[in-house]
Amino acid sequence: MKKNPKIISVEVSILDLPTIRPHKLSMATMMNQTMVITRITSEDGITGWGESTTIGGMTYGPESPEGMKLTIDQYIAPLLIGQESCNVNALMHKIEKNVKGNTFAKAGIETALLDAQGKRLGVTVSELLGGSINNKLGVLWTLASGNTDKDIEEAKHLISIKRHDTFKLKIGSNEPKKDVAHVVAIKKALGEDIRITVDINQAWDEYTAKTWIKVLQDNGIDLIEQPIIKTNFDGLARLTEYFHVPVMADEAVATPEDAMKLAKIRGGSVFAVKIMKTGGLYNAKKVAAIAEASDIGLYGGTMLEGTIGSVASAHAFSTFNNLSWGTELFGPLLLTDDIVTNPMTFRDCKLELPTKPGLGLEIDEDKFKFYKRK
Ligand code: MUC
Ligand code: MG
Repeated sequence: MKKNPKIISVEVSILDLPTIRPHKLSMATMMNQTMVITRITSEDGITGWGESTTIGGMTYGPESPEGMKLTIDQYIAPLLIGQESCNVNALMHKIEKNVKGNTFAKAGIETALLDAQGKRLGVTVSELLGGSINNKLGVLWTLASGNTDKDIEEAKHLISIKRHDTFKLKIGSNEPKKDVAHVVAIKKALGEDIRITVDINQAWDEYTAKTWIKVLQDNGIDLIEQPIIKTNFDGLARLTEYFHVPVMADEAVATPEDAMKLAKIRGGSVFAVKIMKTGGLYNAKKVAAIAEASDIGLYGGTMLEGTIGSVASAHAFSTFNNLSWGTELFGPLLLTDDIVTNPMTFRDCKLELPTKPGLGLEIDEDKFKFYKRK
C-alpha cells in the first residue's frame, strides 16, 4: 500500500428521492428529499462517500443543494486534488481557512474523507473517532402528515411493529391553539408510555412560547424543541429556566461557538447535534463535549439525510458519552428507495451501527444513476 495516496477526484452529484408521504414542517412541506453526494477517490483506488443534505430548499438552512454542489466543485475540490488523503484534520483545516461557512458542504466532504480513510485502515468511522460507546442508538419517528388521525394511525402501526416508541410532532404552521390541540390529541391516543416531543422550528415568539409551552407541559409532553427564533439565545435561556419540561436548542446551536455561548447562559437543557450544522463529525464531537461539560443533555439530530449522512451521524453520535435523548436518524425510512445495497438496520426502536470499514456502506451504482439529477 502506498503510504500517503493523493486525492485524484472529487465528484459531486445531486440526487432527488421521493418521500413516502408529504412531510409537513412549519417552514415547508417535503414531497421529496434532495441529497448532494460527494465521491472522493485517491490514487490507491479507494473511494469515500459523503452526503450534504438540507430540508425544504432554502427554507430551513442557508445552503441550497445547488449551492453546495457549486461550493464543492468550485472552491473545495481544488483544495483537495493532489493532496495526501490520509490526514483528515489537515485537509479540513485547509478548507476552513479558505472557505468560510458552508457547514453542510463541509460535512459531506469530511464524511467522504473519513469513509475512505476507514476503508484504507480497515476500521469503522466510529473507530477512527476513538470508538463507539453505544452500537445501538434509540431512534424516534416524526409524525408530520399534517392530519391528526393519520398521525395516530401511523404511530400505532410503528409501535405495534416495535420500530419506534418515541414520536416527534412538527408544529408551528397553524394557529398555536390548533397545533397544541393536535399534540394533546396524539398524546392522549398513544398513552403515557409513549414519549412525545414537539418541534416548533422557531415559529413562535417568546410570549407565544410562554403561553403554549405551559399547556404542552401540563399535558405531559416530554420535550420542546426550538420554540423561538434561533437568534434569541436569551429567550431560550429564559424558557429553559421557567419551565420544568426540557427545552432543546436545535437551529440555535449549530457550531461549537454557538454551543459555548448557549451553555454559558443555559440556553436549553438539551442540545440537538447535527453534523450538517457543525460542518462535520469532529465538530459534532466538540459540541457534545461542551454539552457534557455543562451538564446539558444530548440529542442526535438529522437534516433528514439519506443513508450516507444518517450513518455518518450515527458513527459520530455513537461516540458520545451520554446520548440521553436518543436520536432521530430515521431519514432513510422517510424515502421510498435507497442508494445503498445494505440499508440501515432498525430493530426494537433502535438503529444498529454498521460494522464494516469506513461508513460500512455499499453504493448501488444503478440506483445512484437513476436518482441523479440530469
Ligand atoms: C428538525 O428541525 O429537527 C428532524 C426531523 C424532522 O422531521 O425534521 C428534522 C428537522
Ligand atoms: Mg428541529
